[in-house]
Amino acid sequence: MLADTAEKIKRMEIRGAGRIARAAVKALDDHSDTLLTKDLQDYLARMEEAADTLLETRPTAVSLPNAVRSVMSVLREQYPGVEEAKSAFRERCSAFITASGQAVQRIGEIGARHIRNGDTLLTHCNSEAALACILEAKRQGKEISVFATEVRPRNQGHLTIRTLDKAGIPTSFIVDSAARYFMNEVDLVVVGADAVSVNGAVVNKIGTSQIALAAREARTRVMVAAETYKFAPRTILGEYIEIEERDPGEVLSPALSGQLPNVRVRNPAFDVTPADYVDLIVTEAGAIPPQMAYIIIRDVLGWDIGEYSGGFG
Ligand code: RI2
Repeated sequence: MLADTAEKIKRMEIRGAGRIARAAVKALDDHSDTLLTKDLQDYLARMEEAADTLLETRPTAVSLPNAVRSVMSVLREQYPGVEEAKSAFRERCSAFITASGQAVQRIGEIGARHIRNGDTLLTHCNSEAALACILEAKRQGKEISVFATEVRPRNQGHLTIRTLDKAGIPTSFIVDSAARYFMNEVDLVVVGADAVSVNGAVVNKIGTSQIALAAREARTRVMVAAETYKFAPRTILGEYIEIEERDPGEVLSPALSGQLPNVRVRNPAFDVTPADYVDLIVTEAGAIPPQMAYIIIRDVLGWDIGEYSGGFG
């Protein structure tokens, strides 16, 4: 069951940073229920093992370790027995899943305020949080239209255009490389994030940084929609966010690759957009300029640089 969810996350049958986090928490919750041991230490060890299996699935989306660590932290408290630990864990998991859903809704409400009547938007990949802003603006009666990219190699743009179409939003579907061509017609770029670092750099689907670069040149604003649990606390320690490089077969068929011995396919799934190319990050705690990312890490996620750096007395 847990192995099944881990496999689905790896294969991207379950994808999207928020969905991955919720699926991992749900899998841990179910796993806890299936453990029959009456020995508390044994239960805790098996839960740690399960958490590790999930953490190894995809390296970039910080929502995954943040979610797993947040629910696992409840197991560090003292319990008289397995049943009490299980019940506290169940409660924590359900609270996380509810809060995660509410965060997307709140981001939609806040993000929609930054979308004006008549705006043309551009979105890249398939982000629940970014779409929440767009759908809420539409629900409020704003007349908007959207450019949606294809998103090679996994074509997540197909999911996005289905959602936009269903909402009755006029949408132009474009190949990824057409983003700059259309950028002068765009008022606002709206994308999600897999991770946000302490310096406000945004890690998102490969191609996002090229789009942000084109947007900057065209003086088009860039808004990122990201739940606070996508902010990466360990970046305050100077840690880099690992960029996942996926199977070359997603880009070129193994048959064709086999005929081209001098060609090596590179397939990074994400890239990094520097804070300077982002105007606003919309979180459920409010909209911030990217340079204020540390405040989210400190005040919402509870990581204080003083505590971890050992510096400044
Ligand atoms: P939400 C996705 O990654 C995309 O990069 C998307 O922008 C981001 O997660 C955030 O998505 P992938 O799983 O959490 O498609 O906003 O590689 O849905």
